[in-house]
Amino acid sequence: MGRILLIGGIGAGKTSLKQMLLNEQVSYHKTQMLDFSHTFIDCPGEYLEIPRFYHVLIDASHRVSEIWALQDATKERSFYPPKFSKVFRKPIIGIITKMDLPKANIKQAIAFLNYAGIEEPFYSTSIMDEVGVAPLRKRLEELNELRNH
Ligand SMILES: Nc1nc2c(ncn2[C@@H]2O[C@H](COP(=O)(O)OP(=O)(O)O)[C@@H](O)[C@H]2O)c(=O)[nH]1
Ligand SMILES: [Mg+2]
Repeated sequence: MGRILLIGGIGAGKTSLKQMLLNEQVSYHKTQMLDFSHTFIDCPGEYLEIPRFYHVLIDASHRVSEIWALQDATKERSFYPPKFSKVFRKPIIGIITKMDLPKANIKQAIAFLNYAGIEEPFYSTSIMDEVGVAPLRKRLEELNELRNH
């Protein structure tokens, strides 16, 4: 299947991260543009922030091979309920976003992801910085290879 579900609060950076990853891929593999547009399921942040929408995330998770859970490093609160990761039957990767901002608090973000039951290692990213995004780009390539076989 090789698809990824992006979850995270409103403004966590889901769409930005997706666009960054897709644009880069588009420039290297133009013919796969359509495939890549099917690489992610990107959800509105409300689906995480409002518990009555949790079922939408759970349904969407059945269509992917893994979930990327984003935590904004500049946020002083988290929308993940305790052990939220346990409601999914798919691997969950924790991603900390906005590391470039002075307000970023990585310890706090790690604590929020731990609280959500997501296992380390976590990926610290910034759309301003290609370095942090490189491991995710690699992960994406691996998933695409799996899908093409
Ligand atoms: N400085 C900084 N801003 C970011 C980063 N990622 C996202 N943003 C900004 O955060 C805002 C919300 O991002 P968006 O991707 O729309 O969040 P979404 O609601 O999770 O899809 C936008 O203004 C982005 O430009 C980042 O790594 N660093
Ligand atoms: Mg978005």
